[in-house]
Amino acid sequence: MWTQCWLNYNDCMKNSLSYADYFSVLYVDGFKLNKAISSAYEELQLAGEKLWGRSISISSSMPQRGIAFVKTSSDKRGEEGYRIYEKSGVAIVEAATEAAIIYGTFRLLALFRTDAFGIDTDITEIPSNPIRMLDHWDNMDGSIERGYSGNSFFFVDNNVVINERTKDYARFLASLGINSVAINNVNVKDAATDLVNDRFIDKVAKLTDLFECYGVKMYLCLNYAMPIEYEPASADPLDEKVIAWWKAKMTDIYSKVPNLGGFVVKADSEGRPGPFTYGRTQADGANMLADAIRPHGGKIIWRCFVYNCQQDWRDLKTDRARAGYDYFSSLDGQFADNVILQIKNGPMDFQPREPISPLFGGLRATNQMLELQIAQEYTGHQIDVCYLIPWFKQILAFETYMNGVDAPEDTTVAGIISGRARAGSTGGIVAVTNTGNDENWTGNDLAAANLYGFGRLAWNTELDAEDIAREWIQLTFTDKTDAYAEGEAYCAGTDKVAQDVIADILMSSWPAYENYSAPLGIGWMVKPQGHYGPSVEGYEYDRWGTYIRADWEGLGVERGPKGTGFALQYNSPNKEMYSDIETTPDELILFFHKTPYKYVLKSGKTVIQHIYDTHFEGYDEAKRMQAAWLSLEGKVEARAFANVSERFEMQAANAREWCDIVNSYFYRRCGINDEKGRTIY
Ligand code: GCW
Repeated sequence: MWTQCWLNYNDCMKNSLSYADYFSVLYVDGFKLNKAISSAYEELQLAGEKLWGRSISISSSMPQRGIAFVKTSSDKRGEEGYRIYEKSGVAIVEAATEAAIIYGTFRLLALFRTDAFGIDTDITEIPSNPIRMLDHWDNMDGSIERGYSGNSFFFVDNNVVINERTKDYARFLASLGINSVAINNVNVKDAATDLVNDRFIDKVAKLTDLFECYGVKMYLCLNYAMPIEYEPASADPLDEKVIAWWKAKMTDIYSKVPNLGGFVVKADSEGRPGPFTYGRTQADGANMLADAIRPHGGKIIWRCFVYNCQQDWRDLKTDRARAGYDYFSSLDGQFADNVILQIKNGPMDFQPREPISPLFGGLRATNQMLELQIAQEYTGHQIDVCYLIPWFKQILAFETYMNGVDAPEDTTVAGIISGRARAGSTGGIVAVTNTGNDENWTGNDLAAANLYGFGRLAWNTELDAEDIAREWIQLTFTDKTDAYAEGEAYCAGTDKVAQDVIADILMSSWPAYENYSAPLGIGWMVKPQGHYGPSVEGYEYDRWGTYIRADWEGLGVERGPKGTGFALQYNSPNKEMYSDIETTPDELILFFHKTPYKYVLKSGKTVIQHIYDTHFEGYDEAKRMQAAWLSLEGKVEARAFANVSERFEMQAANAREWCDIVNSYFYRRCGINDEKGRTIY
């Protein structure tokens, strides 16, 4: 079996009884009782049964007391927005589409469960982002690239699996208003190519239908090089035969899976073939597919993770951070309107901290999506706790100055991807997901806060990271345990002290991880390949373009005007700010500048003292968080308690390794003593 995460309808709330009466009848006005509407009804039945022991039947008219789904026009709230309100004893979810009704229904249940619904309730929700997506890096043999929570629940032994668990996953997505999911790895290998062939297409159609019943569009990752294996024997995007082949292919796919959202494509990246192979541009490749899919209403989500992964470490000129902008900025305005560029938050690769990709604000006439990673590839493998939502908030708030300093439009990253920055544009937000077939879905129980948090933030980028965490705690830790006396209506989720402890752990976790791993924006001091644990120079003499350039005097990559010039890819005044070491914010100084150990930061500390201090502090924080968690024994359900406790044990050991190895490495390099005289080896 598997857990229900935040849909743990096992609440132990004092006042919950007052909601029970809503769970008598459901009145459906203007919708047919099928697809997402019947899923929503089913969810109400499940919750009513489990929480209040009520069964809910269908009524043919507006009841005295109950719940109603009401169809309205899409003028006010768009296709996906909804209104939740109470009218004389009836809890009403009002929306234009079935998808919006199911998102609204889950929200209504969350309001009940957090005791936030009343006779005055009148809430209108309109999603911030057109596309709110999760990308799976699941392979068809069942493994997951960068997966830290078991194997795939979509694929086993080169086959597609559809079962109760798939449905529960769709429920999780709907409960957050996630409206898109790509189920297979962007590295499309082996059997995965056949997802669009007869071998698997029926199952793809079934899965797509299942997701549709939860308001979620399913996407696939596409093997760009596929036609090489067929009659065209080429993947040249300007070759007539290739063009005709894709047109026919798309027609075939959509005749069998008419509701498929479209395709995500990783081309010319890390060994994946692409248009460069034929001397064509990224726009040539994306537009060719976009043309082929256009008659069927699909989208092409084209990734910008294109860089040279065969760099010579001796080459000090080439800078991987520059690659995205160098390849894509000159193509601005050339992409078809059903293409969306998917851009990783940073110019490198999901480090604990990076500057924002200068493509945001560099592209002014192109649809863009922000790609984040909740799979904790570089942030602790879901062994270490690392609640990423505070980091994502900073990314979204970054001001790109796309239209200059005084422009009235919202040109933050959030403004660009939502479409607010440019009339007629579309976009969205996507995370590489952290789920697998582990009993608790996310490896570490606390990592589910990232899945929940990402979904909530994708829906409403204005939400506060700690509010999201607290809501997640309330909805998740709803099992009554021995710590609470019989008849007492408490569990960890409702116990203020327990809630504070968990919220504090989550909110402290990303700063702690950053402290013990990667100070001042340096990144990449991880063990190669696996990316868990320290190896300061693990990537230094390798081909990946990921160097720290430490010597006896200092460390960091010079990316200002006298270095690789990466800082110049930003709009003013960010360009000037990052070009000058004196104005570069401390937390990114080593990303942008080769900096002496003795350089004094804005904090007043030297770089080397900052390295020592943050590593000791990070390790202390890991131990403090561990002790805080252990104080919850008996208050949190035994399984979750054991799961997180065991992981904290490993996290403390990991933090210690990071602290001692990084500090010793730099001490041995520069010979400068720690001012506080702590043990460095
Ligand atoms: O960070 C790198 C990962 C690869 C991944 C790639 C990408 C799916 O280490 O495992 O491949 O990013 O985003 O395409």
